[in-house]
Amino acid sequence: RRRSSLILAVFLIFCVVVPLGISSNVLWTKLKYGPVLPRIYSIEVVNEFPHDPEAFTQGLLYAGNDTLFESTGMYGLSSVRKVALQTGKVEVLQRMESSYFGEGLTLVDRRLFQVTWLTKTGFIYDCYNLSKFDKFTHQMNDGWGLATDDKVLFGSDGTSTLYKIDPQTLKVIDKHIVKFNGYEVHNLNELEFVKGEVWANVWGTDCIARISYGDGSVLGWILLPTLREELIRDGNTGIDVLNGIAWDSNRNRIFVTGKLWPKLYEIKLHPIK
Ligand code: DDQ
Ligand code: CA
Repeated sequence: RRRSSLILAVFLIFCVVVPLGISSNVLWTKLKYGPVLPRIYSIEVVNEFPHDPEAFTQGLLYAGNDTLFESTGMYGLSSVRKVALQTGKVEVLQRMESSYFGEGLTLVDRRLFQVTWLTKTGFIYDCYNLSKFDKFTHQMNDGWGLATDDKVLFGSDGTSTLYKIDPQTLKVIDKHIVKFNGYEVHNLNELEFVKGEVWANVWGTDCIARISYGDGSVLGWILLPTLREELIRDGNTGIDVLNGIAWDSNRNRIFVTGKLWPKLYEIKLHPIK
């Protein structure tokens, strides 16, 4: 009898007390520190603006005063442009040589940095008249996205690597593999620095990853399939993928558009419970 109650005690400890203790511990940690998993956000469109349907948008940023800067791709159609938010009107246009395919764009002080597809070449323009300041070679595998926190440049090259680049030397100063729950996220494209995070369009998807640039972990996903679906339903069958995020840090407005999209949207995020 003694032996069987010992066996029962051991059974109870390992099969009931320990699992209960572990699960309540996990529960307590969750209650104390919040959910461990990345958050998922749906979007609400709060404003729609016209967007040049011939702009193969590859870089987008907000520069204050209802003004956007945009970089467009395609050989022979690539450009850098200053665009009025409200009307979508192109106010200043700088065409690129037809051997270049425009990609990511970002603004530090008055200098616009742009990278190009499949060449390691980047350009620097004066943001007032878009005259070309300079040409540079970057150290990423390719030129896809660019953004800035006003100190360093963030860059993407279509892989899962997020780069930090020195805007003075144009050299890579740090890099991280972007991971979601331990899985690499490839095809990082257009970038934006938003409230201390780096946001990235994932090429070929209707998703934006919210990335912690400290370690490359994905903090959350923004799901935007409704934008492209609605445009197609409205007869815009020739549009390409979602691409282009811009952030107005003063008024906390988020803008998104896509390649050959006739519209640019101001959106708000809603966490999906
Ligand atoms: N990228 O934006 C994903 C970096 C590049 C998109 C390229 C789209 C294909 C355009 C067709 C090129 C014709 C030579
Ligand atoms: Ca951007």
